[in-house]
Amino acid sequence: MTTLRLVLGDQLSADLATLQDYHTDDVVLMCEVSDETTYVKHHPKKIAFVLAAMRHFAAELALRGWQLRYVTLTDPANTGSFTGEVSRAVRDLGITHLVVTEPGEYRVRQMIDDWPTRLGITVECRADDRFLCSSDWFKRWARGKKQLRMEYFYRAMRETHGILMEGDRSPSGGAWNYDKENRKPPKRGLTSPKRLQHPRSTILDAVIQMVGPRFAEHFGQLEPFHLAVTREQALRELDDFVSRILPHFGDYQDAMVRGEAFLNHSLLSTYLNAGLLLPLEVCRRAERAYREGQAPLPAVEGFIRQILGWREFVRGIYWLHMPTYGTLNVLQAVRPLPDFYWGAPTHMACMAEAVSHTRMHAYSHHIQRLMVTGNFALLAGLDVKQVQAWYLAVYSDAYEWVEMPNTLGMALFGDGGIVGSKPYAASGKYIKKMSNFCEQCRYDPDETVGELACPFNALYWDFMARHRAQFETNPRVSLVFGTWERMGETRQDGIRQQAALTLERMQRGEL
Ligand code: FAD
Ligand code: DLZ
Ligand code: SF4
Repeated sequence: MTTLRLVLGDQLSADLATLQDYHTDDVVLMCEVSDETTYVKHHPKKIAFVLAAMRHFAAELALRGWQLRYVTLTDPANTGSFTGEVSRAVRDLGITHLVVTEPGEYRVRQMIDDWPTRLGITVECRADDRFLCSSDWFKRWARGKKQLRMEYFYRAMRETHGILMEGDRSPSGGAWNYDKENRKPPKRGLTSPKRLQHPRSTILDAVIQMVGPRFAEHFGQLEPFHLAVTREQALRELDDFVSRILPHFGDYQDAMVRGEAFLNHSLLSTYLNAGLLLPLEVCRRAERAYREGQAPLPAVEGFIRQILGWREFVRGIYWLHMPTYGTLNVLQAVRPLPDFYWGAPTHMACMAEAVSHTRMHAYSHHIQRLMVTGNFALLAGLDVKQVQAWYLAVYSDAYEWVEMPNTLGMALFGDGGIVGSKPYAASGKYIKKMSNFCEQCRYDPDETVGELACPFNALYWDFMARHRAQFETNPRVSLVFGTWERMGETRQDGIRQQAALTLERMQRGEL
């Protein structure tokens, strides 16, 4: 009996559960489908990355002599959807049984769950063991807890996997978390280290030639294209990051610098999320650098926390709370996304900078996502669905399991505090401290009211005042309301008017 083994575009790992018991009678199905390239209008770089990485992965399976059914986007028989392509393969090959690994998005899980009835086949949907925490483990860990906090989850993961541990219970260096030693404001002259460039394969060339004209109206620049598209190249990225850049990772993790998209970040999320790198190997590689004296503990711990902690935590949250999670909007944010998210001109230097990195690289680093584009969306009350669709479309590492909790939860507080214990709301003061953007901005980060006042300032106070009932009892936020009270009514009114004016100007495209 032939088993059909479906591999999705973010499952490009040789040891994927789907492939572990491949038999010579079986067929591996991979399909490029228009539904996946357009369910949001993905950045052309992301589309080219996924398709080129899929084709390279398929070529590696073919080299092993495996039977493969690979459907290209331009194949005239292509139906344009996973369901259509599985259905066609079932019919053409006389398939009765399909194996797949659980997908990264709830909407795809729904499709898969529908196949037994719709297509008359049996479907075995296997757990994705590339993650360090299974959905079941997370559910058990979460059971009975009033609040789920990443820090405790992370400690449990360190113990379970013996990462940065001395013996069973002691964290390396004596502390679990070295955050206080990280996150300095940028020093003058801080730049990004030069990054690797990979030789272009004929596969990548062909994909780029196809993607360019076909997705020309999607936001984002396809060229220059420097992403790794094979496991070998991704491993080179990992090595290069660990040996040259990791030692400096923590220091300026939150810094933002004009013209410098990458600074000391790893740029590994795109490869991790597509399966070209595995989280455990990345954590172990970083740990080895610490143990061999090549990188300091605060940098290594900070880096590992992002992967072993945050990455696994948000995935756990997503599967624990879907599908309800996707419907949440506790702050009732419904204002339309302004055009400057899609590259229309804005006088806000920080926003223009973050969007230009995004347009050019399908990347901006965490603090730009959180404290510039995310913070603005939070303060201005932008529609949570539109904001999520934007994040899902524009970043090459974006899949819903990781994008949604970060956007709806961490950035927009739309989940009411499931991901984070407080909103990441900040005025222009934070951006001024952590970047050099304000130096060349039309607006003044030290002014809250007036023609040239930084828009973040009035919006920040207006946001806090608007949601006072929600946040007043939160010990991590409540002090803010003392300051608000001390301003007095006249100042408060002035700030409210300034915020209203700012939102009007935003809607007119004049901000
Ligand atoms: P580094 O700073 O080098 O961090 C190392 C690794 O840690 C990353 O590669 C990533 O795998 C992991 N990581 C770090 N922070 C997080 C986090 N908060 N959640 C999950 N993993 C994390 N990350 C995505 O992978 N996909 C997304 O779609 C995504 N959307 C986001 C949306 C918003 C609003 C915010 C605030 C964050 C989002 N993140 C997302 C998290 C984070 O910004 C990116 O993982 C990071 O910027 C990727 O760049 P890097 O590889 O250089 O990361
Ligand atoms: C993101 C993406 C894109 C752009 N195209 C494809 C595709 O053509 N075929 C495919 O198998 N996967 C693609 N993907 C990744 C899927 O959207 C991803 O596998 C699902 O969202 C499940 O996480
Ligand atoms: Fe951004 Fe305000 Fe600074 Fe301008 S002044 S860069 S808008 S924070």
